[in-house]
Amino acid sequence: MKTVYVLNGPNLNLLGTREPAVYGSQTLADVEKLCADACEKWGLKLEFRQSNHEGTLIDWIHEAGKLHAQGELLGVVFNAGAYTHTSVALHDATKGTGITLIELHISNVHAREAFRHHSYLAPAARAVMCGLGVAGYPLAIEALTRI
Ligand code: CA2
Repeated sequence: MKTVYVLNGPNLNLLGTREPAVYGSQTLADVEKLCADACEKWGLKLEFRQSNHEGTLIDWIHEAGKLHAQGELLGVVFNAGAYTHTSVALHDATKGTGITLIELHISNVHAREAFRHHSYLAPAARAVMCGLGVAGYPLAIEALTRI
């Protein structure tokens, strides 16, 4: 059974508590349940995590890279939050690991402020998904099974 990492970056622990017009009203616990159901459906083991700290997210990408090297990782779904738009370090951590990583955003970042249009992560990602709400998470997991 292969593992899928679903990683969430800064402030995503606040999902469902503020800005429902942008991010919806479901909480991160609800998102975890969506991912757990998808992994059960596709016969996958789920590692679902959230951190507000860039270094912790980097450590988890390295961890996923080790699992990939052992042939035990299907891929990573990564909502890096605002670090998407700022972090060369997350780009560097991802690039060269060989992992299949899908960059995911709940909102359509391209329909929002200009500072959200650029992603440091995208060039290191296999695919980018955005604007599907939290429904994007199980869709991204399904996408990992198909690519
Ligand atoms: O649309 C997304 O998923 C984002 O990654 C969310 C980030 C934002 O910086 C990106 O540009 C797009 C922000 C996550 C903060 O989430 C909150 C949720 C509820 C209340 C406050 C923040």
